[in-house]
Amino acid sequence: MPSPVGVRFASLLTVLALFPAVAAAQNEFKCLPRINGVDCSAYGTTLQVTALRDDVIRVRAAHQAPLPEDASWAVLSAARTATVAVTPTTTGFSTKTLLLAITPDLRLTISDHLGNVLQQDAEPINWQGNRFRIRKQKHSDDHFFGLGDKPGPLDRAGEAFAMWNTDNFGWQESSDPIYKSIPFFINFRAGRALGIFLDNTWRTSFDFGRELPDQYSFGAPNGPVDYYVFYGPTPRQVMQTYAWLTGPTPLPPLWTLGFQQSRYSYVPESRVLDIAARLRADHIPADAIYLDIDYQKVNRPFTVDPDKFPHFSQMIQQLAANHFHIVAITDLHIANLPNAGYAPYDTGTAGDHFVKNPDGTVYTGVVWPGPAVFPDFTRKLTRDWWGTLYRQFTQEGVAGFWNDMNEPAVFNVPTKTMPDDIQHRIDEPGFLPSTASHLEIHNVFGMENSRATYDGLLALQPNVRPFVLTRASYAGGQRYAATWTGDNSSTWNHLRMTVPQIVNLGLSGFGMTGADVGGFAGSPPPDLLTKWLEIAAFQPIDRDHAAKGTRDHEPWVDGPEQLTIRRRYIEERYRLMPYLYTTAEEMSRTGIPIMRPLFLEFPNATSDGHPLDLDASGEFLFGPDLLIAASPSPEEVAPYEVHLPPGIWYDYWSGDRLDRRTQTSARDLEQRDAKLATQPLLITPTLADLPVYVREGTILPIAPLTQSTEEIPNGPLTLRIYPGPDCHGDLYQDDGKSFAFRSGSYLRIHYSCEEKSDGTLALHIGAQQGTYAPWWKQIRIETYGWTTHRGEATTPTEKLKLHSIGKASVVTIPNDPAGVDLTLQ
Ligand code: NBV
Repeated sequence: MPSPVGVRFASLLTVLALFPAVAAAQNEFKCLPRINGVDCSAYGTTLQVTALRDDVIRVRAAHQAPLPEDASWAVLSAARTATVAVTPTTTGFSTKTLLLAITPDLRLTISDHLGNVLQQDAEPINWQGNRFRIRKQKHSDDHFFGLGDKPGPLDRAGEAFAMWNTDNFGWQESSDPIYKSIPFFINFRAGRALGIFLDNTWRTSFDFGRELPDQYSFGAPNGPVDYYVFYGPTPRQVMQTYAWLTGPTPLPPLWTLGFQQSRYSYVPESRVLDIAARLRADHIPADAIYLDIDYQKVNRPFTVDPDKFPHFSQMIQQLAANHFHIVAITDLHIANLPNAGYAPYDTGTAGDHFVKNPDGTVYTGVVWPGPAVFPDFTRKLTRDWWGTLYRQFTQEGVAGFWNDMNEPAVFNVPTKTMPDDIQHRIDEPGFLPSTASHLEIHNVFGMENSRATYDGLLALQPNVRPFVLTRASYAGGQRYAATWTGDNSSTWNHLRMTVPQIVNLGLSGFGMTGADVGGFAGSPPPDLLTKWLEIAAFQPIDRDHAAKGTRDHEPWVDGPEQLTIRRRYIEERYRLMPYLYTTAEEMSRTGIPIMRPLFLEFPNATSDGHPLDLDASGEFLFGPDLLIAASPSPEEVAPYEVHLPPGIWYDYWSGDRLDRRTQTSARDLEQRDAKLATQPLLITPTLADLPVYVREGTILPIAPLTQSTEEIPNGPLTLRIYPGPDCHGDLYQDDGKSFAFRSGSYLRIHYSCEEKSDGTLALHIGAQQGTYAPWWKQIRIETYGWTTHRGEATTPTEKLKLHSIGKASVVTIPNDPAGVDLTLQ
């Protein structure tokens, strides 16, 4: 029997034998098998295709040169160095999941073992000097998602984009590029999902059939051809693999999931305290207040203006006592202030921490403080130094930090960023020391800024989960910071765009994302602000923020009637906190974002395999079980259609099990029953209502209302049961602040339910896992859409009465850490 190596060489010979003419030609096609893939060359191109896992292929290529350094800002080294043995074939290799074929002109085809072609090069790599373009075949039913914060439709098909982090104040639907560069997308076709991540930090570009309808392509003016292709087939699996490659969003501090109030800028100190007091007086639950640039002295990062904030640390303590967290902005531009006693400048200069001009002098650009210098964040030493700048603020109790302007924005340059030839030093574990031009580093600069902040906070407070909010980032930046969609506007269209934009950011790894509630630029009319506060209550970060000179945005500003509606939604977010936090914890393990498109949970919802979201714009999932059906055009008063994924859904607000027949139009009623299952609901929009639905088979944990996440809920944990197939729910809790969960101080409970053929409902409350003690002593069980016959709930030791309250059958039982099985009948 030939050895495995022998087999590989035999198959190589077969490859060569298949293409004798090419092999003989000057541009000879050569392949050498490797244990985990293949190295090929032809026409001056060197190509390396390897399998990191059975479902993850990495493609690297170079022209007239060896492959460049194998280093990455995005991909974790454990993933990058992962390897799996492949089986050589006559045209390439196979893994347990995929088949990879290479033509003599180095075109790749990736298929599954059922023969489905998942990706096929339309042409060989096109090289023009250092510039390259990779073209793949595109079908009319290909859909594309991801690519970070790019505005525009959820599906990127037919569009083209550039990656160049840009301070784009007042960006609009057609604006590109804006703040972030996440060169990762999901290709979804016929119910199957494929992830493609081009790990190139230069100004990459993506075309999804805009140039040529039958091709999608990506390329860059320079830098490596280094991309990863990973197969689902489910979109969930693709997201999990992307998190495996680039890391998941860490478990956020609980308070960051509360309502956050911001403005450019709350000054002076008394105004900050007034805002806090008003939130409490009006019973608007809230957890955070932001300090924008005007708290600083002359806009100098890491200073506090003593005239405006004479008692800064007392103010923070006072707010903390009232359960408010302060998030302070700390922009990265350090005022160029030699001999002025400005420590960030002095220590940064002493440590040689600022980026340089080609002639070796320190680069200065004008930003908020006037002339400023910029930390060289691609040096570990510089990041470590940057982290130390947070010492005083953390000691004073500032809870979170906001890294703005880190594209970086520079005012006195026509390009509004650093000149292309600025020199960045790469001095970094995992990289060979070198100097790189701004063209190469630009897109990772903001991410490395937020990394320096995150790591610095960890070094200062090793047992506190940092909260960093960044505006610019690159793939993998979710490891360090949450993000927001920058300077949006106070228009209905911007409210509508929050859905595709936050969903696509989630699909790009950024699960902790929000859009400025009410819009940043401009002044929202009362009804717009109200609707925005409703929808944002179901988005991962719920932060009300406003630009200078705009009218006030706080929930109370339009009088009691509007406030009542707004408060109701913020309150609902707080009641849902156990569910939201459980969802956040799932994200931190799996990379599945908090806010999800429908196709992520229901990839096979349509008969032709197109993503259901295309019929249902405005809709999104908040966690696994809640569907928010915002209007696709929220300013319209006309009725709109809601398309629910297959299965039975419940109205979240009323608890009604939806009989779609009663809710569909007369035209729908004439259709056959089978079709009714997918018929849309018709919703007449009103200002006070936002339709929210619960998927059948959900067990939803709900807490008594609190005014902040710091407050311990008073009363039982409620489990809302919505019977249906695969009925289950989960609950995760911990102290919400520290890393104690890593050593077992958490609480995890699994719930399940089953409707029996005799009409009884079996509810299983699992045993508590972990050592963290719950706040509840009792569990209130509310069952919807199920009819009790005997009005009884029995546990192994007790028989209890089931009460009918509204639409629900309700029973309250004592909490038992060992879990309990109940029968409701
Ligand atoms: O720091 C001021 C603002 C901030 O409020 C906003 O959220 C950022 O996106 N910042 C931009 C700088 C200037 C905005 C005109």
